[in-house]
Formats: sequence, structure tokens, C-alpha cells
Amino acid sequence: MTYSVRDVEVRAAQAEAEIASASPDALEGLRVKFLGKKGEITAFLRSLGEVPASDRAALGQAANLARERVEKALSERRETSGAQPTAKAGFDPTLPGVHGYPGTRHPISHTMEEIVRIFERMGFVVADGPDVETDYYNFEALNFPPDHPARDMQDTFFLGGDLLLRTHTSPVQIRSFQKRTPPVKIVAPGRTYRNEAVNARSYCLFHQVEGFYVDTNVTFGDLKGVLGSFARAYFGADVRMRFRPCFFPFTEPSTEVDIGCFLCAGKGCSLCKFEGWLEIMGAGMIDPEVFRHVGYDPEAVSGYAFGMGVERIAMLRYRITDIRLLFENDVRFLKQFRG
Ligand code: 2NL
Repeated sequence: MTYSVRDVEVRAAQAEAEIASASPDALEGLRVKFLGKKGEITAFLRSLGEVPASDRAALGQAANLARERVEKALSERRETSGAQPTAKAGFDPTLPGVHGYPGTRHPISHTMEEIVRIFERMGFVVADGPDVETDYYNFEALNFPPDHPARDMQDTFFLGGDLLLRTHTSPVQIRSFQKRTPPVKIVAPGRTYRNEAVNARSYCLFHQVEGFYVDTNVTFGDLKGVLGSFARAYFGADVRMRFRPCFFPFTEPSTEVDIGCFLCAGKGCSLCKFEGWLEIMGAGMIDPEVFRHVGYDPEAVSGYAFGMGVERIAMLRYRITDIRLLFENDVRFLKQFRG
């Protein structure tokens, strides 16, 4: 191999330029290309023995200088490329970041917590119980006799044997009765299940908040007072309320509770279906049969109970027209709530 000092200098300069613009990943390859065992600069150094003795000193000096230049270029490039690996043209690190959607409380959780909070302020204590229940706690203790048509009203998911998915949160109340002695004042929020045909108004899964108070001399007047306070706290101080007689197996007398439509103030609109009233819950005085089932003396104590559907309350409050939206968890829907 014959070469001149100039050849060595030109190759060193080319190597420097190539290294200076190389990506961090390419540097090791370039080191091998120039300084490896078969590298181009190494080749100059190896072949010094074959050059005429008169040129050897000058060429040796040039080749050593070339190796130093390439080594320096490599180490400089390693530092600069490592220091700014993400630096891209047009990137402005002073701009605000792009934030992900952090999520919000689900409107059902939010509504349920608001309802419970109001009752807690009136002295009710929160209780909960299992979603999988026995026939006794879901029906029998609540005065649904076997084969009574009232059971048909609650299309039940039976799980085999004695087990079922609770169709209301009333079993929690029965369990509370068994654990405590009057006075007891409990509110039971939770998930309930019914084998309903799914459509805009009903779903196979929903939530209830039930409450009850048992003590000596609890009256229907106490019930009206507590539910009136609830309605004013949740729907506004000037809300109107009415009680309509109805039937539940576990209360006697029983009532459905309506509030004056808050959208049209009773004039009639699509929300209240031109009734002027919105049904918000059911309630009544606890049937003596229920007390007998849990070992309370119906001559000594009395009590009221009430129950409301959380989806129904949330749909009225937020004007949601399809219950399925509450279970599909489409973020375009959920993002509209700031719970
Ligand atoms: C409704 C009506 C109601 C009750 C629930 C209850 C529980 C026991 C004893 C007596 Cl342990 N009653 N709960 C009473 C009346 C009505 O719910 O429409 N709920 C969505």
C-alpha cells in the first residue's frame, strides 16, 4: 500500500466530518470502521513497515495524528449527542405539557355519596352487606311469603341452591336489625340486580339507597319530616312534596313519594311527562311481620323505612334520558360530569 501524508490527512478529515454528524447509535460502527483491527486508520499504521524508510517518520507521525483526531472526534460526538438525545428542531420545552384525562367520579357514585351524606347529617349510620344473598334475607324476612305474587315484581337472578343476587338493599337492613337493638338509624347504599329487559329505562343492574329508623314511638310524621328535609337538601329549599298510597310487602302503610317537577315548577313538561310531579322514592312504616322475623316486639317499637333508586335520581337531576349510558362507561359521556 502506498500513500502520502496528504492521503492520511484527507481521510482523517473525512472521518471527523462523518463522526460529527453521526447519530449516537452509529458511533460504535464508525469506531470499528476507522480504528478497529481492520479499520482504515489502523491500516495506515500497520503498513508503515512497507513504506520506504525515508517516508516512514513523516507518515508515522501523520497516521498517529489521524488516530488521535478520530478518537477525539468520537469522544466529542459521544458527549454532545448524549447530552441532547431528544433535541428536535421546533421543540419548545417551555410550552405547557399535554395532560391526559385524569378521570372523574362516576355520576352514580357521586349521586349516591351526596344522598348518603344528607342522611348522615340527620344521624343515619352507613351499613353494607353482600351482593349475593339468601332467599331468607332478600324475601322471607321482608314478608314476601313463598309463592306470593309480590316476588314476581322483582325478576330475580337465582344462583342455584338458596342463593340469589339481591334485588334491593333491604337485606342489609335485616342484617342490621339482627346485629343491633333499637334505637337503630341506618342508611344502606349499594348495588342491586334484577333480570329486566334492558332498555332506556331499565337495566339488569342498578343502585339503591335505603334507610330506616326504629325506636319507640316512631311515627309517619317523623318519616314525612325526614324525607322533606332530604328533598329540600337535595333538590332545593322550595321543593314541594306529596305522598301517594301504594303497596310494599314490608311496609304498612306504604307510600310513593313525589316532588314537584323542578323543571316546569308543576306546569307540565317532558321531564315530568306533563304530570307536574316526579316520583323519587318509596317509603312506609315497617310492617309488624318484619319485626317478628328479626325478633323485635312490634308492640314495643315502631319504625319507618324508605328506598330510592340512585339511577332514577341521577337521571332526573342531570336529565339523562337513557339509563344504559350510566353503565357503558363511554368517556365522552363520563367527561361531562365533574364529580
Ligand atoms: C322503592 C321502595 C322501599 C323499604 C324500601 C324496607 C326495609 C326493611 C323494612 C321495611 Cl328491612 N322497608 N325498605 C321500604 C319502603 C320502600 O323502597 O321504590 N325503592 C326503590
